[in-house]
Amino acid sequence: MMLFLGVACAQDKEQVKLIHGSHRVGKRTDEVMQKWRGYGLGQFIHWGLYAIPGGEWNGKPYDGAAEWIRSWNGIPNSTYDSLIYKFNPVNFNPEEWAGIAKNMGAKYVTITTKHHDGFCLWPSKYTSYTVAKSPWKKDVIGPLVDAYNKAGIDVILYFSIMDWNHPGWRYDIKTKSDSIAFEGFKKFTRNQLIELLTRYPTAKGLWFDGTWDKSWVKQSEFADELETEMRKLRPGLIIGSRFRADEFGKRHFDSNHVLMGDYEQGWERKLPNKIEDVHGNDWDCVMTVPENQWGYNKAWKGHIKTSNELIEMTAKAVSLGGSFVLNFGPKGDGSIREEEKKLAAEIGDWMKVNNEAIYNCEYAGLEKQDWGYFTKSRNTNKVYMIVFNVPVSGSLLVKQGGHMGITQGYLLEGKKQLSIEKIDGNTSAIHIPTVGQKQPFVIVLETEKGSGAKEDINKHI
Ligand code: 1KN
Repeated sequence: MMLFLGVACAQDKEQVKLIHGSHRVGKRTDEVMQKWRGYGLGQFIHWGLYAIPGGEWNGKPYDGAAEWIRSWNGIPNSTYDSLIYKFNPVNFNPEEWAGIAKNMGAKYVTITTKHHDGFCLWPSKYTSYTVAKSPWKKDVIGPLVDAYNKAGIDVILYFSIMDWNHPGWRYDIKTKSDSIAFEGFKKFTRNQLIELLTRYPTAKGLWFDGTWDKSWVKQSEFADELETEMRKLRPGLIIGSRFRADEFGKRHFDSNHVLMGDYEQGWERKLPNKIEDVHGNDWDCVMTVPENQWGYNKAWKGHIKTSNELIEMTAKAVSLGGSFVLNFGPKGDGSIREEEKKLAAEIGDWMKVNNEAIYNCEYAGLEKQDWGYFTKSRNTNKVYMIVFNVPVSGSLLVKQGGHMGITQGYLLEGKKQLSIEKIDGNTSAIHIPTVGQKQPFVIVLETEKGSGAKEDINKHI
């Protein structure tokens, strides 16, 4: 049926003939991807040499993102690169990091193996700019993968294509010599990626970044072949929409508006507002605690998100069929800052009580209400109401739920039954007894048929 619809739609529109466009219509249905879809909450780790200066150089704060400090005019590249001789994270404790993530309720983690500066957190054979040449000497990625896996957390490897340290990297290819240099860089990139997948076979996916420059956007054939090679090496590998462009240079969505890769990877520091915004695709959102700092910055400036805000973003992401990934920027010595530990603990306290409304849940197909967010179990007929704003009336409306047959409603914590008033065929009011909750809470609706999620989502494919 889906295939039939896809063909019917395709005939309606002018199609561009593509060799290096998307190779799939519709979502992946395999187990690895089903699991990814149900994660709900994840952690991002940005760690590298930039954690050592921590957003300031010679006492002067850098206005941009801490992990971009190498690009600051005030710092010669070679001076930044010699930070390698200061990389000695004596307080690095992978089990502690994994414990913090597990306690928060994270089901997956994305770790920077190499950011734009080119410094490799694994001892790559293909460059000397790695942990092996630092005073630390040892692999960082291996122990992290092991510790997280042991904690039951799946690992995704972040990899920046753009590499400021490699002599062959170019922003664009304009001359013969650029082209020769970039050919060398492409081989290097391919070797590093195969090396990572071979060294860390339990990694579930790759998270690409630094893929927007003209030089890379022109590599549709190379990138397509490399993606095929990686997928062959690791069947089930998850790659988002940021890796490769099609032969017309279109990124994320190909020239026929079809998603490239397994999920939409454009939700960085922003969330969709309505289900139409995600076009029926898989997606997740990566988010920083302060405004725009991924690597460690001593002086977090501007608004620092609270745990309730981050919980709300998690609920919102899941209510729109995605997952929420919160970034951590460990310090240069390997420790995690107190503010992040506190947030992780607070989110974790909430998740311990309420995770049923987050894990393996999806868009519920119900009209959004001002009190909060609906999610729906992917496996049962339970619908969840994650309540952030309690109206003074004490009654929470459920609309468009007439077809789902609510049989009972109760507070997830303590299972207290709530009175449900049927207002009309399409509207019910859930009356809640207590006000003054300090934390968002969850109401479970048991239903006969479940809500309309699957039906509705298919409308947007
Ligand atoms: C607006 O330009 C950029 C460029 C790079 C915004 C962000 C980024 C990188 N992606 C994030 C996931 C971080 O790694 C950040 O450095």
